[in-house]
Order: sequence, then structure tokens, then C-alpha cells
Amino acid sequence: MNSILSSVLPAPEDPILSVYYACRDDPSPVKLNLTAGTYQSEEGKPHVLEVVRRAEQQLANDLSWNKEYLPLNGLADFNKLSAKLILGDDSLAVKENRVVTFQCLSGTGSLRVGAEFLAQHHQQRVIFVPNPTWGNHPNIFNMAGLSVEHYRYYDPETRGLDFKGLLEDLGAAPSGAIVVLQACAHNPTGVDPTFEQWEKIRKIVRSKSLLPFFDNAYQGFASGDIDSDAQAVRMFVADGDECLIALSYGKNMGLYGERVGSLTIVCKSEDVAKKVESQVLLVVRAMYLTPPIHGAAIVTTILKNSDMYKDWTIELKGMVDRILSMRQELYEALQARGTPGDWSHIIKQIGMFSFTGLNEKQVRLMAKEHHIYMTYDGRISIGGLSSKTVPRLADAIHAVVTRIA
Ligand code: KET
Repeated sequence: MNSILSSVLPAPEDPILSVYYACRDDPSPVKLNLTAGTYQSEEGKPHVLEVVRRAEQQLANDLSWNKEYLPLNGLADFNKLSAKLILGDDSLAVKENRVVTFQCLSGTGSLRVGAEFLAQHHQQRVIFVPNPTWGNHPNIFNMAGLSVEHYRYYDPETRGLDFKGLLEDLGAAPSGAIVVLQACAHNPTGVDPTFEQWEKIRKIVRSKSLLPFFDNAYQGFASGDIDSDAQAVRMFVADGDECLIALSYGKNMGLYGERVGSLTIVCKSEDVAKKVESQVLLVVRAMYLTPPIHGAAIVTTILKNSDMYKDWTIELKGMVDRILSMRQELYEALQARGTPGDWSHIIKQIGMFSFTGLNEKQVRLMAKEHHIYMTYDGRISIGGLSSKTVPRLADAIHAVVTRIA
């Protein structure tokens, strides 16, 4: 039969989701999925926050609640509270009415809406992302019509920040270029700049008139504290200049599948903010008309109520503390086995991931012989580990490192 669509070529696989699916299809009862950045319970099960369950219950009991269309920019309270979460309680930019926030489809949708807007209205189409970065960044920005380049970020030798390279590359970027900065808990490296380094980054960004686009997908996951994890962004906003911020509630509220996040754009003046808002709404209208209601209602319920907010921060800290103890246990298990190499980066790195340093061959062997799955760059999601699975992971790392250099 003749197919009109027969000339379509197969697309390359998503590097994160393809290993995720390979794990799903592995029949082994002892398989371990450390691929995607999702937090699992100590029992290795998907984890729904208590406070999220409570908020859902409250919504279900509220008969005044309905399912009408939201406005194009989403729930008004959600937007106000999301701007407050990232910019702080007494942000001058908010008081001066030069901040606009749009409820979008999680972090990815927020990045995409921002990218579409920039592709249409920003004079400079070049966007710099860190090397390495989250694998979907280049897709999102290329699809929107921006031209993606990399700035140096990670030094595999030191397993730390290549700060000199970073400053050199941003210093050489064309004026007006967009720069993607991961706000905290950098994915995949787990390496963040210090606050002094952030200040130097800010200076170079501003002196070159670069436009910062923050990807804030892990607020709370670096330090366990919502406000300290927002500090880098707030340093940029405090200088009065412009930036974009994509915020995700996927990880910090465990609302992965609800697809809830926000795009905040900080402008120089109220007048600019109004024009920007009108153009972003045009982008939104053509892409999906209005955002979904349920996830945003959950987030709003929690952020609005001081008791629930407090309970959320306690649960969030609990997740972060469990991740920290998994790092420690894994490090100690490798030490105890005398696994060749220095593994201290496992306890030094920040956030949900550890960039183990395992190479692709070793990663493939981990999957084939040990049924342990991670991304090919050697990244493991520490949130997917438990005290029960750490010894098995350490045994497997020990075995592959000893077998393949
Ligand atoms: N930014 C970063 C840095 C990021 O790691 C993710 C997700 C997102 C944005 C988007 O998340 P959203 O669910 O759209 O709010 N990262 C994980 C998910 C994946 O790629 O499958 C991950 O790296 O595992």
C-alpha cells in the first residue's frame, strides 16, 4: 500500500527515556532504574508527597471547584505565588510591576514558551547552554528556531566546575546572546558555582548584555532550602536587569506527570512587561490555548496555606536528606570494596544526580550483566537508590571498573 508518509525517517531516540524503557522491558526481578531524575521512596516506589495527597483531597471536597478553561496565562494565584517562590517575599521587581508570570506545562513547557517568544522577539538568536547540560535543552531551543551553542562548564579532570573556561566562553559570546543557566543542582553534573562565582558570572553576563534564561528545575534539591536555592537567580534580579526563569514543580513537589511549572520574565519596566506579556500570550494561544488546571490547583493550595507550605518544605528536606544519606552510603560502600579510583565526587556533588565518571562501555555492562540502568554519560539518579540497593550498585560498579578501565 502506498503511504503518503513513507518518506518520514525514524527520529533518534531520547537518550534518557530510551534507557528508561530498556529498564522497563528488562524482566529481571532485581533490575534497578537509576535513569530519570525522579525521587523514589526507600522501598523503591514512586513517591507522592503527603501534602500533595492532602491538597488533592481538599480540592475533591470543594464543590465550588470546577473544570472551566483557565485564562491563557493560567491560575492568577499560582502565578503570583510562583513568582514569589523564586524571587522572594519582598522582591522589588514584583513591587514595581515589571514581572510577568505564566503557568506553563512544567519546566519543559516553560522553557519552550520562553524560547518561542525569544525566537520571535529577541534580536539575537544564539543561545548558549552549558557543556554538558540536560539532554533536552538543545531540542527545545532548536525546535523553537534558536541556534544552540555550548559554553564550557564541567572539567572531567577535576570533576568540578571549569570556571575559567566558563568565563572565557561567556566573555566571547556575541552581545545580546541568550545564556541558559541552571539555577541550582546542575543536571547532569551535580556541580554548581559558589555564590562568589555566581557574582562573577553575573558581572560578565551583564557587561556583555547577555540575556540570562534560568532553568530552575530543582529548587530545594540542592540545599534542602527553597530560599538558598533561589539565591543565584535573586542576585541577577537584584541588579535591576532582565532575565527569564523556567520553574518546575515536577521534582520539588513530586508532580512529574501533572506537568506544572511557570515561566517568569523580569523586565526593566512595567511598560516593557505589559508588551512582553501580550506577546507571550500570543505564543501560548497558538500552542495549547490554556494550561491544564489540576496540577496548578494542587500547587496553589499548598503555597497559599502557611501550614501546608511548611509541611511541604519539611517533606522536601526529607527527600534531600535521604538523597544525602544515599550518597554517603554509596561512597562508603565503594571505599569498603576498595574500588579503584577516587569516589569522593559522589559526596561532593549536589542535587538529584551523581555524575559517576563511568564511561559508556561500563554503563552498558552495568545494564547487561547487573540489570542496573543509568544514562550513557554515567549519570545516576540518587533519588532512585535505597539502603537495600546501594550494596548491589556498589558491587556492580566495583565489578565493571575492575573489568573495563
Ligand atoms: N530542566 C532540567 C535541568 C531537567 O533536568 C528537567 C528534567 C527539566 C528541566 C524538565 O522537567 P519537567 O518535568 O518538564 O518539569 N529532567 C529529567 C527528566 C527527563 O529528562 O526525562 C531527567 O533529566 O532525568
